[in-house]
Amino acid sequence: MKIRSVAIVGHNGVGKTSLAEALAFNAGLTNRLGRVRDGTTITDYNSDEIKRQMTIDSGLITSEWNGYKIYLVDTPGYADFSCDVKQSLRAFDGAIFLVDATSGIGVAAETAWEYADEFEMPRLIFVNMMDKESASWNSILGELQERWGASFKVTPVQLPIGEEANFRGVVDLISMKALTYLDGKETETAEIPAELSEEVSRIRGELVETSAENDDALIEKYLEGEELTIDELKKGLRAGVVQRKIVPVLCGCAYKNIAVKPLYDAIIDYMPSPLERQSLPVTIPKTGKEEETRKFSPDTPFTAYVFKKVNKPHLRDVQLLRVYSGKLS
Ligand SMILES: Nc1nc2c(ncn2[C@@H]2O[C@H](COP(=O)(O)OP(=O)(O)OP(=O)(O)O)[C@@H](O)[C@H]2O)c(=O)[nH]1
Ligand SMILES: [Mg+2]
Repeated sequence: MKIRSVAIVGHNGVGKTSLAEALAFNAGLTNRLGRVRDGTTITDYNSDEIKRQMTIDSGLITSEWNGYKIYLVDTPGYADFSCDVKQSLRAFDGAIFLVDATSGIGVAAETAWEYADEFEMPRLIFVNMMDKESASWNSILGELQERWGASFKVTPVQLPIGEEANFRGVVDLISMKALTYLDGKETETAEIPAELSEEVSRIRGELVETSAENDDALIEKYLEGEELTIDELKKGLRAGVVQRKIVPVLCGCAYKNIAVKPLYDAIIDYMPSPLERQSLPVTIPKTGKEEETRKFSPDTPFTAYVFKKVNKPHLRDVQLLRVYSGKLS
C-alpha cells in the first residue's frame, strides 16, 4: 500500500515545524520555504502560534513523494500540549523523533518515546540543527545510543559532512553517495570526502551486519562474504524497523533545507504501511461490546479514531479522524 503516515515529535524548539515546512516545500506544496520567525509556515498558522512562535495545535500536511501518499503531523513540543502529541501518535503509523544536535534529546522527546512504546510504533530519528554552533554528531549519537540503545539498535544510515557552519550535506551509507548542498544547489556524487572515508567504511560495515540480521536469506549471503545490494540492505533494515528492533538515524538542517529530501525517502523505505501495523482492539459504540481485535484493512468493518478537533474560521468544528479499516464516503 503506497501510503505512509508519520508524526513528527520532539522537545520544544528543535525544529519540528521547520522540518514539516521543508518537507512540504520539497514536495512542491509551496513555492517558498516558510519561516517560524516570520509566521509564514503551513502548520503554525493560527495567530497565537505566530505570536508565540511555537506550535500549540498539531498541524497536518498531506503530500506526495515518489508515488506515495504521505501524511505528516507536526506536533507541539511544549509539555502543556503533550496530549496532542499522544493523540497524534495514537493515530499515525510511524514516528519521526527530532533531536537538536546542540542540546540533546529533551524531556518532551522522552515522553513521546514512551507513548510510541505504548502504541508499538516503528520510529526514525532525525538529528536537526547540524549547522548550529556547538552541533556535535558524535555526542548526540552517543546520547541516543545510551538512552534508547538498550531496546533498539540505534543505527546511523547517514554521516554528516562537516558540522556547525561548515555542515554541508551527508554521506548516504546505503548508496555510498555524498549529497552536498552548497548555495542552495544539491549535488550527488560517488566521491566520499577523504576525511570521512575511514569512518564511513567502519559504520557501513556495522550497518550491513545490522540489516542482514533481520532476514535469513540475507544473513546467509552476508556470512558467505557476499555483497548485499542496495535493495537488500533496505529490505533488511525495513524489516528491523517495522519489527521495532532498529531505529535508523539521519541528520540535517531543516531551516536551510539541507538533507531533508532523504528523510522523505527514508519514510517510504522504513516506515510501515498501514497494513503492516498490528490489528487493534475495538469497542463497538452502539453496544459497548468489545471485539478482541480488528485487522487494518479496507475489507473489514469501518473503524476510525477522532484524534483532533479543530475550530477553523467559517467551518465550525472540524474533526480529524484516522480510518483504520473499512471505507467512509
Ligand atoms: N540553525 C538552525 N535553526 C533552526 C533549524 N531548524 C529550525 N531552526 C530554528 O529554530 C527555531 C524553532 O524552530 P521550530 O520549527 O519552531 O521548532 P519546533 O520544534 O516546531 O518548536 P515547538 O513547536 O515550539 O516545539 C526557529 O527559529 C527555527 O528557524 C536548523 O536546522 N538550524
Ligand atoms: Mg512547532
